[in-house]
Amino acid sequence: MNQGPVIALSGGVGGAKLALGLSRLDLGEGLLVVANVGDDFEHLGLTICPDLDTVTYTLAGLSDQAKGWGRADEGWCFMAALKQLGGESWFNLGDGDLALHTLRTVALAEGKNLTAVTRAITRKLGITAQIVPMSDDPVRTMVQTADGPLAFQHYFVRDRCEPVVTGFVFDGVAAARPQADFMAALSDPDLQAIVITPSNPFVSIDPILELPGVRDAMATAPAPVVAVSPIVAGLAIKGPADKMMAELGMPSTALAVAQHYGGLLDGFVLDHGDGDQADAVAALGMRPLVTKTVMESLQDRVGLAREVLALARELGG
Ligand code: FO1
Repeated sequence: MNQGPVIALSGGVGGAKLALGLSRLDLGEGLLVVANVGDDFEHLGLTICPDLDTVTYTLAGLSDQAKGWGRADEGWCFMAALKQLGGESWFNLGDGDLALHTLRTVALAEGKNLTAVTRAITRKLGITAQIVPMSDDPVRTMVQTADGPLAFQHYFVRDRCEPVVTGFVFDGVAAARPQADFMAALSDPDLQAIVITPSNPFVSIDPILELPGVRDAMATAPAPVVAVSPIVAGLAIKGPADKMMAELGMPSTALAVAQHYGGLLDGFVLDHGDGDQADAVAALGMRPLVTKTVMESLQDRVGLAREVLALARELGG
């Protein structure tokens, strides 16, 4: 298999599943997972980076697959004591997870950037793939609602995605520089594929695409861009993507996701349940691939990853 690098843009749990599948395809360090940082926030004096952590825990085999975030086999002594002492307890921090947030916060305070901190953690956890933040500059997703703007974690966790969304603002994105290895890989002549994983298009992928220069670099990259639909038969596998689409006045369909990414895509992967939308996707000028996109097992994750790269090779050949 062409050993050129593969770039995967990822947010939370859906993206991490496909990133895990890709990491099993013997790409070695050639796999570059670019994680959204728009979900990041300061909480109890800690810098919390949920999408970086979900991908890191998933590739390290430490993730709590039921919750879709944090570590498996967690202890909750910290949370119990926090509640007893009257601290903010709407955001759950497991005892093991707390170690990561603490070490990252200390390292950042010492002047290390998020790329360096993430590299140290992923190497310590034995992860071969490269995991990088989309930027080392601060970008924070603000969810616009009928009652005013909400910080992402307030919307997602504290308010349980209940507010009706009217739009999103990525504070800081215009001044943020895309992460250096990410931009370098986008112009690597051996680049095999740019994979948009089945993460939330609005709050996980768009923050990455809105970074200055990223869309242009993807459009001129020497490799095809292939996205996997996060919507199957009108529903998001996990998370609020379908609810957001309805509130934004879009049909919550795979086709609507393909339209949202538009001309950026060379290929689009839909689930068998949405095969009837393949012709409309093709009419957008991208190659549809209809297959099983719901990833329950590790085999599903690896199989989908293999199909995505095969489609990219076909498109790039
Ligand atoms: N999601 C929740 O729904 N409830 C939580 O208490 C929660 C805590 C949490 C702690 C660390 C972390 O890395 C992620 C956490 N998440 C929690 C998920 C987080 O809100 C992410 O932003 C989502 O996974 C969306 O990307």
